Amino acid sequence: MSDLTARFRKLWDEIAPIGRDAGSGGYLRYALTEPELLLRGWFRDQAEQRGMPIIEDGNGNLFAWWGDPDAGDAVLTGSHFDSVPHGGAYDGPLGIVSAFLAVDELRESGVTPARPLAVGAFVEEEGARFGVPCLGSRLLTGALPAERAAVLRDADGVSFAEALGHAPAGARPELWGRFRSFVELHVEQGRALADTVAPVAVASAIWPHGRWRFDFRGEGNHAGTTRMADRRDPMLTYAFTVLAANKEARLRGAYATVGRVSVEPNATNAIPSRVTGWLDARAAEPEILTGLVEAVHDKAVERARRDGTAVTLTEESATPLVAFDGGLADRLAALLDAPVLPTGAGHDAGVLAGHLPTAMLFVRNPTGVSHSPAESATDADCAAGVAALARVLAELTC
Ligand code: HGY
Ligand code: MN
Ligand code: MN
Ligand code: MN
Repeated sequence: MSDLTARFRKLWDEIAPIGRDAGSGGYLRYALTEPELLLRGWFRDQAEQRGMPIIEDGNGNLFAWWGDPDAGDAVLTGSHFDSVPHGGAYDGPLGIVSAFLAVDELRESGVTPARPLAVGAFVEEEGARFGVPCLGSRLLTGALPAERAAVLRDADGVSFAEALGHAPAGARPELWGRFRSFVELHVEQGRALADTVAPVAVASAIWPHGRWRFDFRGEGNHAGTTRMADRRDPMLTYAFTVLAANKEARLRGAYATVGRVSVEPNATNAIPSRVTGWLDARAAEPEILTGLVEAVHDKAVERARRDGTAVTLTEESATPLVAFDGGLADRLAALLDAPVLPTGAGHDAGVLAGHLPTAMLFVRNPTGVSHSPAESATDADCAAGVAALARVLAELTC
């Protein structure tokens, strides 16, 4: 085992148990809940051990600095700690652990960056607790108003402001303006690298994607005494819409799933009065995505007429096509001799890319699976990711 692989494993073992669900083997690291707060404490310890002062942006994002935080012209790297329910170990934390190890690599090789280097931990990237993905980076850059974020509530009715302990600060242009570039290392969410000899790839783009909430309303009634002809069952319209999303996505070479549903009153012996389903849809081109969502909505409305139910559609978040800085991507791909890949997964890098030159590095995932306990990466490939990130940071901070 190489020295760097051993160092990766040592640091990884410090966080691996935090938030892991013994039953599923997946992670329950919702933003600002106990496991994620423990990881933020770990972040502070790592920064302190390296003499890196921390700046908090007032939105829940943390930035540890090597160099003068006020000097500007800094290179930012990092990712997020939070997970989807029963998510994988690597989605997010790999980018933060790799960032601290890359700082160590640079220091050990005697590199003294000509400009500051910051390690960032963004809050609520998955949107698994408060419903809006990349909440922290959207707040930092002003893509989401602080007053809208403050009142977002989790399943227990706790608001983001309450979880944060104060109202979010909102846009901090004087802070993100200190960054000249951002590089996020992330486990690959797919199998493009799995069958290649390359442990690391450079990202070219993030597909347009978004989340839409479908509310289906019908008439709650007794499951055993209501004649079938008299039923106005929203579960029927919901089920049909899920099938329509799958069909319309396949027709367009796009992606769509309804991964989250809530039912009222949610009783076996009661016809639902309301069913809510959240659609996640993604496509290579904005027009394809728009067409997909419109087609699914049209099918849902048509079916609702037949079922005597009502359907409303609400866009909860949308991310346009993110084309990463082409010059930077090509420069890093040449530096690392790495392939360049698009991705359908959203990232804080996708938000920052609208404000500063941004790049992503992907680390091979042999299963290609993500947002699941089956997400994987080998220690050797993670060490290769750290080495690649260190080379990139040396290149960008010189
Ligand atoms: O949902 C996504 O694409 C990202 O993993 N948060
Ligand atoms: Mn994710
Ligand atoms: Mn992620
Ligand atoms: Mn009864």
